[in-house]
Amino acid sequence: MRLVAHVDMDAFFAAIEERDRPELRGRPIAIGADPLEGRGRGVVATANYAARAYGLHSAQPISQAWRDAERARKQGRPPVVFLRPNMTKYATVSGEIMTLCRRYADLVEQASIDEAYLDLSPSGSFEAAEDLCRRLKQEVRDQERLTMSIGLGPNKLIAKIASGFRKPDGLTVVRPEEVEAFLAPLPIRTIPGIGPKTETILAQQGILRISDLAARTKDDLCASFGKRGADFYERARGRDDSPVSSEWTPKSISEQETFATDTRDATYLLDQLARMCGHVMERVRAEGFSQVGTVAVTVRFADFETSSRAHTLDAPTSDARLVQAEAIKLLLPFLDKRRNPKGKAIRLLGVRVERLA
Ligand code: TTP
Ligand code: MG
Repeated sequence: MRLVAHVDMDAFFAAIEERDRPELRGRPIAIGADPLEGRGRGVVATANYAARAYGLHSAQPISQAWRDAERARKQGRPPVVFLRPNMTKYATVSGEIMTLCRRYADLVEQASIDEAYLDLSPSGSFEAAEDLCRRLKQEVRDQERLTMSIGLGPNKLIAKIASGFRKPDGLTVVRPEEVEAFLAPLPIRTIPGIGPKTETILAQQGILRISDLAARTKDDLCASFGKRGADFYERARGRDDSPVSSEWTPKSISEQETFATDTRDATYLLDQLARMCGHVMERVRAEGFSQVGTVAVTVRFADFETSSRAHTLDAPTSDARLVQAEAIKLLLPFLDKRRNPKGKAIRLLGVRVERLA
């Protein structure tokens, strides 16, 4: 029998700040770009649950978050505390959480900074696996003073959906015979891989819940969505045979910055790039990795046109200077005619490293 757990920390960055700064406890918090009293650019990385009640959320423009926060403040509700992220600290905590997870399973696949899949099949039963999940949650609470939510199911797909089912501090167990009833009422967006665009198309066909999706034939779905249709057909039934794999980490580490004003200043951009490469490599080490295989740079121009260039190194490296040199090579074409023939100013710069080992 396969037993897979998916763990996901609750309001991760915000929970760490709340833990470390007692004066913030219980207050609404948003971590992200500087709101600059509503004139700020960039986005919210995360908001704690108190701030989510005001409408704040991950990836929301910081200016909009500020307006939501102001509206709440004017209604006499507690004001939102806006904080800049401390990525090195979050990376260190992430590394510690992953170490705790590895005490409960031989096979752990880290899926993001605060998420992992654990293969608990060797425990032999749902009861034994559930007990391990409870102990892991307790250990995270004792050692880190943070809460995590866990989903336990017969595969990665069900585990992932279950971990998001009851948050924060949830533990949701879905046995094979419960899969169909568990999925049926959930909105189709709950299925990983169904984003806002696909959701709209499916909604136009009257498909709103997973039960609606499961009622369609495979041919029907393939006619509308091609190869992805066959995938949807399987997922609507809760089927997923992808393995929990620790050899390969799908994770990447990135940093990006929206500048206060759009810029063409090459010296400034190269300085910012160097600073971001330094931070990213610091986080690579803090999370317990030593080498990176791929470097990527993203540029967003003033008109919001966004492009990325990536390069996979001949051999993985732990040398931060080499990563920086690669990033510079990737950026330069955006500063001249090669990738920027109209000489547009740059709004945002990002660096990402992948193939972490
Ligand atoms: P999530 O697990 O998606 O969110 P969360 O842990 O803050 O909240 P939840 O309780 O719903 O799990 O992401 C983990 C961290 O990754 C989050 O704390 C901040 C960061 N993050 C971003 O920086 N940008 C994003 O768009 C998202 C979704 C997350
Ligand atoms: Mg989380």
